Amino acid sequence: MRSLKNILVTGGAGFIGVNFIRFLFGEAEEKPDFKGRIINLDNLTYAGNAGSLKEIKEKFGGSRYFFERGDICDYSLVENIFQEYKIDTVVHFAAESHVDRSILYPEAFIKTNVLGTFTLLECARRTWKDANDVLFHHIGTDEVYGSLGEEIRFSETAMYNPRSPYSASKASSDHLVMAYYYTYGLPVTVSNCSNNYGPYQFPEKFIPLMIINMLEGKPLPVYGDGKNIRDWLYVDDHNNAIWNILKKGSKGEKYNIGGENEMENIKLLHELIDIVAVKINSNVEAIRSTITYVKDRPGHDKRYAIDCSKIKRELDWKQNVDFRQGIERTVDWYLANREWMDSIRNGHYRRWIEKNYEKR
Ligand code: NAD
Ligand code: TDX
Repeated sequence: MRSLKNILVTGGAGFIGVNFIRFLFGEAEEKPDFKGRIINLDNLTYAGNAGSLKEIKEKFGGSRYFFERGDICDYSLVENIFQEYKIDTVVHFAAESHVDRSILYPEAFIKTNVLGTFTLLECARRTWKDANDVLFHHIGTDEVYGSLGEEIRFSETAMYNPRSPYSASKASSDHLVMAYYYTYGLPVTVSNCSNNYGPYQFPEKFIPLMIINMLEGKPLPVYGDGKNIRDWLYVDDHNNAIWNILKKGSKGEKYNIGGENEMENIKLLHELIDIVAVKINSNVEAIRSTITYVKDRPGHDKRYAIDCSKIKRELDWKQNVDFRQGIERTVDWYLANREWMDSIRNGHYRRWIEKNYEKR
């Protein structure tokens, strides 16, 4: 079992990263036995929100939790962090993560997802040299495998067939990580997971966008015929899987992580409406009438489904949160945290979007 003393988490102010850091500090149901330090490197793009870790900072700031604002593409910054904090583990979440934005503005995806990953790998290789008890864990996505028909599910050996600038950039980063293992012997692991959901997810993604639009009485935009299928995974289950890989994963191995919970988008939306309507004491039919079918996403992948038998078998992992439980928790969180949503939409997010997108 690895010791994990000083973990560099990249993108720790984003959706999964925030939940991962909270998980490691014992704020989720599963309590990992983690006693080390976390260094969170995030340049706070529109998707990053350091405020999501306010309580962690208050409890552990300066002793076990450190926030460094900066870009993963900045080699000297990354090198300083490796040296100053004696990093022995990297958990690499930082990325541009939204498919629709990658269609409109692909450059940032290539820069952060490809060059950023390269910069981290290069720094790890040069700093760690032949060190043994170190690990670079890369967070990948099921989107690298492309679009599925009806039968099979993606296993770790499925062929890569990315179809959006986002998934192509993520595929490149997976390949770079594996190349550093084969070429330089860098100790790496890679996980490819399905669609995560849970608290702190940015409201451009399907589930939080639909919840917020319902609360605000806005239309619920469904792409195409609504029959595309995603495999939904509760974010704490994903983070628990990552924790298992960090402790027990074999170097040079890939692990697929899925929810085993495939659903058509439209079916998911109907379930979500049923839950929200009860919680806000509103009329189901009135909310349903706001469903609006809109133009399909270009290159919209039909179906994703993950075969996660390897991580279950080899690392003794399983999902603990079923979909009904997870989605109720998620809705409750958004209802109780309207100010989180308002603050990102009106403050930092708006300024970032104006500077980086709207004025181009
Ligand atoms: P997110 O967009 O919510 O967060 C990304 C974080 O990375 C933000 O805090 C952002 O500020 C930071 N970041 C972006 N560019 C950076 C840079 N150049 N330097 C430093 N920090 C930077 O993303 P997420 O949903 O939390 O996804 C995390 C990872 O998991 C990504 O690698 C994504 O590809 C992968 N993934 C996500 C899902 C999902 O359903 N959300 C599924 C599969 C894989
Ligand atoms: O408004 C919408 N209407 C709609 O029908 C949005 C935002 C999405 N959709 C559809 C597109 C997808 O079929 O819902 C599904 C889910 O969409 P997203 O939340 O954008 O997720 P997806 O494109 O599946 O990608 C997600 O999972 C894999 C994450 O954003 C990626 O970072 C991850 O790699």
